[in-house]
Amino acid sequence: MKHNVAVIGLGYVGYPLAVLAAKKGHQVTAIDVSKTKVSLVNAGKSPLAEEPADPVLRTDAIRATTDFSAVAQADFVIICVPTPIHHNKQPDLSPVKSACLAIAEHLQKGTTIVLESTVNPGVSEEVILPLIEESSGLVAGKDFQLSHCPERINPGDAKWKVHNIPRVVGSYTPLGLKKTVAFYQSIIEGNVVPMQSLKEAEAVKIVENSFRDVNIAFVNELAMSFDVLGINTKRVIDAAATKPFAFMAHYPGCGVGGHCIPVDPYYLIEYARGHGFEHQLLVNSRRINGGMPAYAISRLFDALNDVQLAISGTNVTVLGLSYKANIADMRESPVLEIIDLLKSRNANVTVFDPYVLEQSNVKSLDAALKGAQAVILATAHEEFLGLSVKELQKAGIVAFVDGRNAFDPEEFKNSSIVYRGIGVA
Ligand code: SAJ
Repeated sequence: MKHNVAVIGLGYVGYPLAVLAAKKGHQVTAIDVSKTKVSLVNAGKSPLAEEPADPVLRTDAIRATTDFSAVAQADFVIICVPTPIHHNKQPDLSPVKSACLAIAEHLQKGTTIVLESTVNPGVSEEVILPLIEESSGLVAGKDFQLSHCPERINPGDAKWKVHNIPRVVGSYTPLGLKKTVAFYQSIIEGNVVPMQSLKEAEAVKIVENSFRDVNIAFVNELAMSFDVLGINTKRVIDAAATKPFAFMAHYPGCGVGGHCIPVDPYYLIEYARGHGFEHQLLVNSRRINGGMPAYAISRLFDALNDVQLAISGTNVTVLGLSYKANIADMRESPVLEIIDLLKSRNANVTVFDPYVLEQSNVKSLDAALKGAQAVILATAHEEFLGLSVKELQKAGIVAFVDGRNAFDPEEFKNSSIVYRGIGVA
């Protein structure tokens, strides 16, 4: 059945969803506050650097606007706006709240509102529902439905895309659940799993990402321990992963970035804390992962010690700015803290990321290595993995900190370069 669908937010979640819904036969209006994004979409162009334009943009199945009045004609209104955290790690729901207020102004009876943005359990019923009821004068469950279908986009993933990732759906009423599951089944090839409540659906996403943060903290703690014990963490994890059940490999690194993993646990930590429960494991995992940029600096300090150099006054090149390989996204990137720590220790810092040239202070890998005495590999971009020990030696590098254990320490053994990984050599 063809529906009128309003997608709020043309970011890495909303844009692929809007395109998919249009390709699956729905009439889509994408609403965004950015006039630039709106005009790009209406000109048949992608609003995102990392996502291609889709031919459907050139059909009348989708249009973009900054005007929320399109909500009045929508059967489904899907909210795909950011849910960041404040500097004090408290959840920042302001983008969601302003989207809800704008929706409420035009909301009509019979509409189903779906929140895809990641939130902690309780936000839909305790924040969004009263906000929309108060500003629209309509009654949830009677005049409009409210559902939650947490986004699961994995930036840079070629295999799992919005059309084939399984989804979970929770709703305020059984009718809302039925309508929302049917809508997602009309656009998603993957399984659509109905949950018993909004809170359950909200909890699923937070649990997925907290699970990942805890597992990364586990291997990061192992790495710091194994550096002392002289054990190669990467080889141990790879070997443990040969067990075909009950083990899931994660790898140590110089930090945990992105808009999901380092953020989402705080939503649950704060909500539970507000109800008298302290998530010790989540809090400790965040502390361990948050300490990895400083650990990478300690590895540099250790390596420079071996060549009688101090960090102060040394030319240090940081390779990478993005929070993960082969994408251009610096949100919550641990590299930003690595750079701050180097500068606070008076190192002469050069930064190069081929995906983030505007924030790099040189524009090529050759220029980044020229005159460098030490290198910190902070993001394992493809372009960096081709670097040879010979090239590094020729450039005059004497210390190499492999923040993503992307290189083989054996290759540095017979060189003049002191190598330090994270839990590796
Ligand atoms: N990281 C490690 N060690 C690991 C894995 C990741 O240090 O073993 C670091 C990365 O370098 C990065 C951060 O953690 O700085 C996050 O990496 P990520 O691979 O989890 O990438 P994200 O943030 O794009 O996470 C997304 C999430 N997807 C959604 O929230 C919908 C997450 O749930 C996925 O598990 C993840 O992609 C994925 O599997 O790649």
